[in-house]
Amino acid sequence: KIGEYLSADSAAPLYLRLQRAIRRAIDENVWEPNDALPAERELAARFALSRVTVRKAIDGLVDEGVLTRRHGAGTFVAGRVEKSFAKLSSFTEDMRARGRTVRSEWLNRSQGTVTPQESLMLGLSPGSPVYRFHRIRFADDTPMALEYSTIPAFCLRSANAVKTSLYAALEETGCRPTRALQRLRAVNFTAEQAELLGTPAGAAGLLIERRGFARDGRTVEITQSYYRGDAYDFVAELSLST
Ligand code: 16G
Repeated sequence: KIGEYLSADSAAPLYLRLQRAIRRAIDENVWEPNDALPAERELAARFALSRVTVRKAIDGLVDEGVLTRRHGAGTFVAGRVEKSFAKLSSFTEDMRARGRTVRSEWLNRSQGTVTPQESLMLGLSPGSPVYRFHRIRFADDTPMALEYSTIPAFCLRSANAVKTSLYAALEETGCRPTRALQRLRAVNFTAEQAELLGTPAGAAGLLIERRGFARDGRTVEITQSYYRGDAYDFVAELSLST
């Protein structure tokens, strides 16, 4: 099939043709979510392409989130992630439950003082110390979300206490949220956000603002999560209130 798609499209550079052929195979369900792709050398041999061309095509599709690489296992057709809108889980837990490897790239990890707006949201007096964590969150090699968290200083020993998981660090100090309020809004990524996420500028995203409360009622988290609109389905179970 891929061979057919490749030859149906002959004017563009080879790596673009291969990308289009792979996209078409996915759109037409020749390849389905979570299917493994043949190894790069096999694709190269089968379609008489160079390894460099195959790699360039696949790298591009991984950046776009169409394909995903899992360490030691190969390249797969990415499925959309179904995430509960009503569960108080962390990004790390969500991804690990799906067998994905979690990684973050830090944009900012620092200590500062609350802005007036944050002080209201966190219930802290003006000038209170907070930590700020700005990260790009990856599942395997695919950037999935941008997250901007503000955490009261009493919840962490230092900014470096947060390694991969913020919630794991908050767990240690009794600050892991046990209740949260969430607001969901549609956004178009700014050029800068799109670049960080490897999506086209203006691509659709989901902004989820979470305010988390610890068991004792204190506000312990404000996070703005920008999730990729092309990668997530949010689901919740509803029941008729009587
Ligand atoms: C999730 C939360 C975010 C939380 C983060 C902690 C949503 C919409 N947002 O992304 O509020 O800060 O998980 O993840 O679910 P971590 O423990 O992996 O750092």
